[in-house]
Amino acid sequence: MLRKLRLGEKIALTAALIGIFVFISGKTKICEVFNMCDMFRKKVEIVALLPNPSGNERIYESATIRNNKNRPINLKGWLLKDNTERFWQLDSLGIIRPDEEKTIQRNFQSMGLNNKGDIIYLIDNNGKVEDMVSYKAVKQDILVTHFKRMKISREQ
Ligand SMILES: [Ca+2]
Repeated sequence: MLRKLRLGEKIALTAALIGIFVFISGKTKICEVFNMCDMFRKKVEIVALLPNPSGNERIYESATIRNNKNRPINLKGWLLKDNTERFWQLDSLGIIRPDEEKTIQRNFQSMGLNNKGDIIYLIDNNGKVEDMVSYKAVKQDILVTHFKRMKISREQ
């Protein structure tokens, strides 16, 4: 009765076992089983911030947004926000194509990028947190590109 399984049979058996596990554990995606969904999540991200520019910080602070989704996104109604009620509107960036990056300057919008460190949220046009990053104290004219990226809970 017992014989060695062929490669195709092994793959099918493994897939079936993962499928059963996904089903009984109540997970909806295989990446949840391995706790790796963040790695595969395609989103619009904050990829760079300039919190401490020389010159007038109310004008020259800037943020760069990247679209990792495979469809264009209209940034009308999107916001950058910190833990205060202040924000930047991203409307002026318009449509961002897949894999495109766009940079916005503060230009007197109300939120300041704190030079001593901050947490910045990217909020979509439905008020949902799309990305959340934090940085520590920043010297003048240093572009921050390596963030502590924070896990976004579903409740937000
Ligand atoms: Ca600043």
